[in-house]
Amino acid sequence: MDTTIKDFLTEVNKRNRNEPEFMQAVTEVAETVIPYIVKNDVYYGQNILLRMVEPERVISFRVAWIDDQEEIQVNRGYRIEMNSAIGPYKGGLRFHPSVNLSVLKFLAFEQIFKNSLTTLPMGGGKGGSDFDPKGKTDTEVMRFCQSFMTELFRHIGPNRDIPAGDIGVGSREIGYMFGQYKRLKNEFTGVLTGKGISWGGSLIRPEATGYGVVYFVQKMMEHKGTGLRGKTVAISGSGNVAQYAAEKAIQMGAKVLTLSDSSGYIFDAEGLDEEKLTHIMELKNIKRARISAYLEKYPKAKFVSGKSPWEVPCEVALPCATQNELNEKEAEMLIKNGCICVGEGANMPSTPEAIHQFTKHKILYAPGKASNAGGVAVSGLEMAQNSLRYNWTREEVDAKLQSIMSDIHQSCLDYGQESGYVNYVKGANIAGFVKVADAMLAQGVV
Ligand code: NDP
Ligand code: 2IT
Repeated sequence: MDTTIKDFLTEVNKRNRNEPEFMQAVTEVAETVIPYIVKNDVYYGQNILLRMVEPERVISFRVAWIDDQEEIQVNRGYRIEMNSAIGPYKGGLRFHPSVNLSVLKFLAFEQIFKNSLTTLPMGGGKGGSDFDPKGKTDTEVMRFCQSFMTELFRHIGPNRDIPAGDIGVGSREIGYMFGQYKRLKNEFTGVLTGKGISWGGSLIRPEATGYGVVYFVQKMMEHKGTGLRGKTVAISGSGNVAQYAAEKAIQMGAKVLTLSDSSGYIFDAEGLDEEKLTHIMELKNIKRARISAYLEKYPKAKFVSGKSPWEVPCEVALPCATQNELNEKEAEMLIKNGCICVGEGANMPSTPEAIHQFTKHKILYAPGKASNAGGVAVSGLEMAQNSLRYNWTREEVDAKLQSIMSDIHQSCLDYGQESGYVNYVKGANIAGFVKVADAMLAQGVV
């Protein structure tokens, strides 16, 4: 088996040199899915995984725009249309200086499996730019978004490819891009998700990823005969996913101790409450301040510069910032300090060595493609509402989100059982794979 996996990865690596993040994501899937393919005749000999790692289409384009000093700036825009076997391409747009082909291909690849797990008909895609929204004025962000969409619009559509937000792309950026798309096409359609409520958005979409992570973690813990109530929680990040993971964890009676950004983390030993979190949301979403500004109002808290929160003793860890933000040493520290559950809000936040520690010690560990699927799931519900020209209530959308997270948990149990232990990585990868592979086989050599 090891040689089959190694040969496969050598072949994929030949075509994708200098793409470490993409190879990392492919390796994790190959290690769990290839043994399943070998045991199942319908998939064996069809080169099905080799087809899945090859994007159906990669689009790269120039984004020229003028900053407030009237200097011409140039960025690179991308859209990776990875797999459309079970539905139109669907996935977020990331604006961050670290964006490159490898990062977006890893995200698009993960998205195939994640979207399949949601039970909704969505293929996998991802896009973005190396544009850094940090420190830019609103008008600069608007000009960038308009220029970005002036090229992207010809590649997307409500039945073709439906982008949404990710790091650096929130409701402000979705608004500017939607406005430009509508001008260019003269059509009001659900071409983007994460839209504002008054112009086609869905209730609960802003909350969905963070809430979904916590619903999933609660399911894992219930399966082990415990729950979140009274547990201490460390969260990284302080953006969209982190904020709403914190909100739901607090609502469910957990004690949230930390949040972070790329400059360091805050530690509030008393735990965050609704009022403190509202203040953080205002700091981050309206003032666009750094997380350290929290101490100006709550001086009893600590700010630890340049570090991740994983050194803080906690029972539950929710990495909600970015890829590879939790390494082997940090995983060991979490386990030593009594952590019993890790639920990934971010995409691929744990390094392979960190994951190895979690599985070796048999703690509950949910990979992002399962635990953060609530965001894209409610995006799928936003698409459904746009097609119906109708809006569901907050309660209706939340109930559907909870039921989807519960179904994903069940799929992980169905495919991830190992003697006395649930391997959620294996469960998520195989369950996600089966639906897409069956569709691809039915559609011929595609
Ligand atoms: P936001 O832009 O709202 O927030 C990102 C947060 O992560 C910020 O606090 C940011 O800090 C921090 N961060 C980003 N890059 C780094 C880095 N290189 N090192 C340290 N901290 C970093 O993004 P989201 O909350 O939307 O996304 C967070 C994660 O969740 C990403 O991995 C994303 O792919 C994933 N995700 C998002 C979904 C969504 O619906 N939005 C759905 C599923 C997954 P700073 O401000 O200092 O950069
Ligand atoms: O990583 C993700 O799942 C997202 N950024 C959300 C994608 C979406 O289409 O809502």
